[in-house]
Amino acid sequence: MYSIDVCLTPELLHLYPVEGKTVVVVDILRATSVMTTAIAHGIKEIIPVKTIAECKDLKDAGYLAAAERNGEMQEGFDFGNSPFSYMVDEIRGKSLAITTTNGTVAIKSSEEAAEIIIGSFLNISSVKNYILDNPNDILILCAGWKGRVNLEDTLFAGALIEMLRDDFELNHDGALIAHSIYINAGDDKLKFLHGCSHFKRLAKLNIQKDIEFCLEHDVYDVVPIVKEGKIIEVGELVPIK
Ligand code: 3SL
Repeated sequence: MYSIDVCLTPELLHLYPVEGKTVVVVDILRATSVMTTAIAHGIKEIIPVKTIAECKDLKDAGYLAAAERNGEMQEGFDFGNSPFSYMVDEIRGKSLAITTTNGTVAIKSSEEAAEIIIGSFLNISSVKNYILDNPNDILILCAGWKGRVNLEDTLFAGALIEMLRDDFELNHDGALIAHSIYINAGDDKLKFLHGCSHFKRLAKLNIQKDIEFCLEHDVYDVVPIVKEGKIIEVGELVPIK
């Protein structure tokens, strides 16, 4: 039986060998929710980079470019980190470079994995189906916040484990912790996450609607996967309006 485990923050990734595994990277608020949304709305490819300087270089080379630090869009870029910015037909077929505080760091840290897929509540059932169709040992990597654990990514990990636990072995404590959190959270994710650190950070930026959207389930039927450093789409796009 294949196994499923959870790395609660990229700071712990050195303890989890990723070679040969499928890594599901998750940054619910908001990087992987944004990537899922952009891919579903027809962006051709997303190039995640760690630094603002790398992102700027790609912008200068003609890419659309998104840069976020501490929740805020950085000056001189086309996008920040709101999923709503990507619900436009103008992005179809374009290439996007992106750097975010934690999400892109988590993706870049997983590069030794056999496969990297982008998870969010927005595409959780598609991720589950993809994993069942392409079985492998799974590591869910929570992006966290600047090396610390966060509740929203751990909650997602628990929700995905709940969907997969009949088919995978989950005998490591990271997976058990995430699953317990999910089971204890109840149905109202917004209420459960209300006191968490990133809620408070984002609330100061007045982006409640981003938070609510990122907690919706199965809005999109896409599975963004990383191929040769680029995130591309597997699945169905939102039709052109
Ligand atoms: O840390 C990240 O990668 C971002 O998703 C953080 S924020 O939601 O844009 O604040």
